[in-house]
Amino acid sequence: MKLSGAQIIAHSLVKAGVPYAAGIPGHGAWCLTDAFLDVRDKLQSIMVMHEQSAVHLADGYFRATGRPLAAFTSIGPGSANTIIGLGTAFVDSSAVLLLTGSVHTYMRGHAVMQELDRTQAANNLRMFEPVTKRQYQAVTAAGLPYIMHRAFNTMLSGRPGPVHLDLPMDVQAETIEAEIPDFDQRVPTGRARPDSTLVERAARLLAGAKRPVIVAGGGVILAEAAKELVALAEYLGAAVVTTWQGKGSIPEDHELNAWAIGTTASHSANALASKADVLLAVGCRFVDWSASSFRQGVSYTIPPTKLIHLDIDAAEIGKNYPAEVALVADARAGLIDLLDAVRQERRAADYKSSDYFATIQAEKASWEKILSENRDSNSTPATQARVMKELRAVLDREAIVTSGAGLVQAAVRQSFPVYEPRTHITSGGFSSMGFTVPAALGAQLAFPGRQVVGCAGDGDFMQTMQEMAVAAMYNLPVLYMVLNNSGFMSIKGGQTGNFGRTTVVDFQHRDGSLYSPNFCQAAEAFGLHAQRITAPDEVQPAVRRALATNGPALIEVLVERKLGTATVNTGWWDMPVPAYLPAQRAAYEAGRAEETLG
Ligand SMILES: Cc1ncc(C[n+]2csc(CCOP(=O)(O)OP(=O)(O)O)c2C)c(N)n1
Ligand SMILES: [Mg+2]
Repeated sequence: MKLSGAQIIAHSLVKAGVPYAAGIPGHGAWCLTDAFLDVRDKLQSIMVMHEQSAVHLADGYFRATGRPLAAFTSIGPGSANTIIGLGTAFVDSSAVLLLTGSVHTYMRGHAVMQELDRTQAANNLRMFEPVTKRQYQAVTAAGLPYIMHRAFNTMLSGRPGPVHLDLPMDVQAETIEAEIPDFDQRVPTGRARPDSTLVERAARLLAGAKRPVIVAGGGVILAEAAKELVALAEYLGAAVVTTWQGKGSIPEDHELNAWAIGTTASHSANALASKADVLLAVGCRFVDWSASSFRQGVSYTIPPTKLIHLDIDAAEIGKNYPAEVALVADARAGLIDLLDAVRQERRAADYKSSDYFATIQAEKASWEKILSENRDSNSTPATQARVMKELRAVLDREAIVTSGAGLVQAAVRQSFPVYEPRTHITSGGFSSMGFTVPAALGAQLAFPGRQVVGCAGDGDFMQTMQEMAVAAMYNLPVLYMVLNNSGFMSIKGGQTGNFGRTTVVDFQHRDGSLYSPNFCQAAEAFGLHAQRITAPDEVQPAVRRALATNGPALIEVLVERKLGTATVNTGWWDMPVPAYLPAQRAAYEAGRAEETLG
């Protein structure tokens, strides 16, 4: 078949089952977007208003489904606009294929429009290196069928991640005789199993544990291992605690769920995990945020707690904590093998009658009590925590929620329980603002019939709110909850706690009076159904009205600004402060002295 380079890519995407490519065209990608037209019944081009959003949209789709989309851009600024999107996907191990137009191979270094050429020819490529799992640069059309199946192999095998494919304009246009290979023989099937001797050792530890805790990370969800995780937890009577990306790996109304671990997480998880005798960590990399900056005794106490670390990426083993037993394997295969081996060691725990179960329930109950102060508050304006409670009450169990950085992200984490994997989508590791809005579009494209709610702070929302145009144009029935507190209040909280004064965090006029755009009017202007509320009992009726429209909608909630009303601080976070703040400095140094890194 005679195909242009761009057509090879279009046909390869179709063969790989990719239904959407999101992006903004430009001269650098004209051949590509034109080639997409020929296959538009199978691969639909989706327009966005900023390239960061194209990547977040694809990322949201992957997190909701486990299947990747493509994003495309022109050369130069369009491609550079994707960096935050790629960083977000890379840090959280999410797969996205980014296709960028590039300088003609024969013009490299000659200062083509939008080329970065002064340190190296066509140097746009190097901007992406720290934020991609792998980069491919096409130099001939003939190389493209190979590059495409390598790109899918890289994106989806082992630990997933975003892949960047750089496409010189002449390579996109070059026409050759080409065959597109079947991808199923080019990507791995099956799951990598752990070493059976090590599984037995781990099983013995688990079987003998008095206070076992399982830490569920994003790897559990990526490996579709939630059922296996719950089965092992139930067999052992182990408490399950979750990282940002692990939220959803156990139904949060399960009695063994002990909530989120770390900073702005839960006291119950920190209390249980820091006192565990055996800890099984699955698909988690122990970042400072989930490990309370490695301060002994806060989230973890390793050692003496014995750590069994199961991860597909060997580089994570031993990185932040020493592992008693290291299992390098797919999370699902590892959990299946562990449960089989534990069965050989002992009978299932009658866990509901154990003292340890009572301890878990007591820790959970005392955490609920602390949480309830904000979550059950009747004050107007509503607290963010109360908004989450009301929203949860009105949505389906399998509704998908997206969030970006800010108090809202933590309010969702603490006060919006989820019950299924892939229903909680957040820019956790890179903690990017601007994620909520486009990620919700991706999730909605993945599940047109499901409720998809983007919960954004006013700051988060304003980084990508232009994508309301996309929701309106494609009539995607996403609901945006914008929690408006006229500021970057999470940052204000941090500045207040550490420095006792604040700057560039309140949205205000020169005279100090508060500023806020009217998000409700803005949403109407974009063509969304829009409402503005402020009392907690207005949330449920407003959400019902919005969902009944079956179209894109926004609810602006004017929320409480008072610090400490959205979330509860937990754990410890290493935040260096200068010596001119003696009390804070002393607290920081005391905490730091108890950190274990090595
Ligand atoms: C792209 C990006 N810029 C800056 C930050 C630092 N940051 C984290 S949260 C936050 C404020 C978020 O404000 P908003 O969305 O209004 O949420 P709030 O905390 O006010 O509820 C900022 C500036 C970030 N995480 N990402
Ligand atoms: Mg805000």
